[in-house]
Amino acid sequence: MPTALLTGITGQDGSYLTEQLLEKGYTVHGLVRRTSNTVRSRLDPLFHNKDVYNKRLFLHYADLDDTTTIRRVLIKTQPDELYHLAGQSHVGASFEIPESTCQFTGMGTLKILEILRDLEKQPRFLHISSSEIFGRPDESPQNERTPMRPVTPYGVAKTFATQMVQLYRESFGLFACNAICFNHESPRRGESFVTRKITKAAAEISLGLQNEIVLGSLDAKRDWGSAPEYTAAMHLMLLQDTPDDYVLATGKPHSIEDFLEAAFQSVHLDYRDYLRQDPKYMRPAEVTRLVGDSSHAQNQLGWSPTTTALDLARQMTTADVASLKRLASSN
Ligand code: NDP
Ligand code: GDR
Repeated sequence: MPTALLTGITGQDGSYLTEQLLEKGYTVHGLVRRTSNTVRSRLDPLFHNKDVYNKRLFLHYADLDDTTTIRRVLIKTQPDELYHLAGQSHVGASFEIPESTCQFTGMGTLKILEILRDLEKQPRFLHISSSEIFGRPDESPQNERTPMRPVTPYGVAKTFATQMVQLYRESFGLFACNAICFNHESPRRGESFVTRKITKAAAEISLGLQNEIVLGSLDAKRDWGSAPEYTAAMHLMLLQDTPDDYVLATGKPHSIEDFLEAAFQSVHLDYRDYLRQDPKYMRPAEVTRLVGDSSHAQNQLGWSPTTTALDLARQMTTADVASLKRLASSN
């Protein structure tokens, strides 16, 4: 059966992709970085599955600048597919830590491409790019041919990585793809991203655990889709005859207020009674409206997004209410 190696396996996308690949019979290896906290909650159900952990799912330590270690793991595991998902994923934080964002997201990707170039058996390679590469686009919706004009350190780092993937594909013949992903969410979304911050607050307020939600700018519109639907498309990209770049998006922009309204309504609350805005969460530059055209992925991969932003708001709030209730009953 085929073997896959993932960077970023502990993240939202890494956890869904791992489950999907294991279900298809893959052996999955994941790179994790050494931290003082060894809790990897998104992978917990897999760790507790005795037929899977250390049988078909294996973890290896490597930070994204551990080039020698990454090369060693690649040689040892001989993957057929390499999914590069790791990176500093918070756009707002990239203004505070631009150097490490560029080091890991930009240079980290180049270092992996350089390792692949020298390997005898080269795995098919997928890099997660981002709608942040478009920054303030001239055209809407954005597709694979829309010029990259990033306006955040995160977007600049992803642009560098995206263009390097294209360069290694064209100049060195690597089977290398960019999944140009618009925002995708799930109950496993990190708690500092706006969607999860909203659904967790709606759940907490509905259970009387807090009485306000504090956000930054509400001006932006985003094209929010479902994380497991997007990771399924990433796998399809590596099954094609030729490597290419694909936009993954729903094509439907929503405002942060739309998302707030749907999340709070699902627990019978009006967000206006609880919202406070704080400049601390506002960014030096804001990407105000992103909406993607995923027709290339739909035509070539036979993929289509089905979950809407408002479905996500309701599903994520319900999941947060359930998890808070579980926590309360276990204490
Ligand atoms: P998460 O923040 O949930 O996960 C990020 C992953 O990268 C974690 O496994 C994290 O490890 C790992 N990581 C971060 N820095 C390093 C490092 N220096 N060395 C090794 N591992 C590192 O992000 P998502 O799952 O949501 O996103 C996955 C990727 O997709 C990211 O690159 C993100 O930028 C990109 N992306 C995400 C989109 C989205 O809407 N979710 C849209 C477009 C692109 P740890 O658990 O130790 O922190
Ligand atoms: P984004 O997602 O920057 O699009 O990056 P995020 O959820 O962080 O922000 C979306 C919009 O909400 C506004 N906002 C807030 N954002 C956060 N995080 N916290 C707040 O309190 C808040 N208040 C308002 C933001 O300013 C922004 O306009 C995500 C990440 O997953 C990236 O890794 C990925 O590449 C892009 O999506 C596509």
